[in-house]
Amino acid sequence: MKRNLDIKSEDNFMKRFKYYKSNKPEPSLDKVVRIQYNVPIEVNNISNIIEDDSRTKLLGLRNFTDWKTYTFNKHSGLFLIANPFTSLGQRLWIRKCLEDYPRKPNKTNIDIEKHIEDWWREIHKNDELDRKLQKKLRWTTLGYHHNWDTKVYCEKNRNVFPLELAELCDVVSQYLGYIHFKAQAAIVNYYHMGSTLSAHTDHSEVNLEAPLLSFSFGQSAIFLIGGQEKSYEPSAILLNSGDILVMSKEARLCYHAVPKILQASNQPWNNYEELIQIADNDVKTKYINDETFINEINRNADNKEWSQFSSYVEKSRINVNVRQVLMENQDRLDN
Ligand SMILES: O=C(O)CCC(=O)C(=O)O
Repeated sequence: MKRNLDIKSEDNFMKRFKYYKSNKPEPSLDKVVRIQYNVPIEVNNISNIIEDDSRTKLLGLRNFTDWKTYTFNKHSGLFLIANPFTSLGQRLWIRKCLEDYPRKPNKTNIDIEKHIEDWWREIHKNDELDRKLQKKLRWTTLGYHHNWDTKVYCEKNRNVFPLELAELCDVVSQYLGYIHFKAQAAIVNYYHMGSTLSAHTDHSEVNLEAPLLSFSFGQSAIFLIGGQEKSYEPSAILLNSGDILVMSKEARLCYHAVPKILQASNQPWNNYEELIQIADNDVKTKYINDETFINEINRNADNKEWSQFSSYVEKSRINVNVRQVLMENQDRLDN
């Protein structure tokens, strides 16, 4: 049975959250903005032909001319770039989030319980996969580590931000015209089929003018975004693997949440025509060594090499949420 959506009250956000979170009955998706099916009236296609960035291929992205970018009538400053990644690109980033980013010195939610140097290696240490430990990973933080208690970043709680992720964010932010954006902190969220993320705003960064870039991989999600108060009626947007959501300007400080993970309708990381290895070319990158990186991306074309990552992502969603912390003229925090 589908539930009806006639909700009028102060805390519209919470009511909508509960509606979409429900399993019994399942919520109706009729009012969810789903860009892959058609271009709904709530959004505007703002894709324009701009000169490509020579780094796109190396980072697993299609040419800028193939990117489809949308803005939202109700949410000024919100952008959705509908999966600009190739299949090989999706595999690369999924693998990074599983194999590299949860490794020390990065922090994870498991740290309060026990020290694990390398989570991915640990869960595959024995012949049988450690499913319990696999499920335990809910987040890892990169660069300036988010402090979940104080919500204050500090210099002592900082590691080098992954260079390839900084390069990816640089390409995306240049594309949108945020030419000074610097990726300095990230939260990688790991969701299982029943996971949710409750309503919150992201306001810990000193620089709230810089956009927030959010990458989704694996299973799909209903993403809710409202206004700066919880009374504002939120919109529900379906996020699929490869989608990039950008919260800037007015949207940067708005309440948002993930009430539901949904089974993806396809697996864009397994599009076999798009698993073509990239050739050696001399790309001018800002942060990374392109030769090493070409090997890193190409090895994922091999299905055997990629199978363990595939099993994970068939039942999970990964979200990489990237922020600039400092003001443009700052290179460190005072604390
Ligand atoms: O998973 C998502 O799409 C959103 C994550 C998020 O809002 C956060 O990490 O602050």
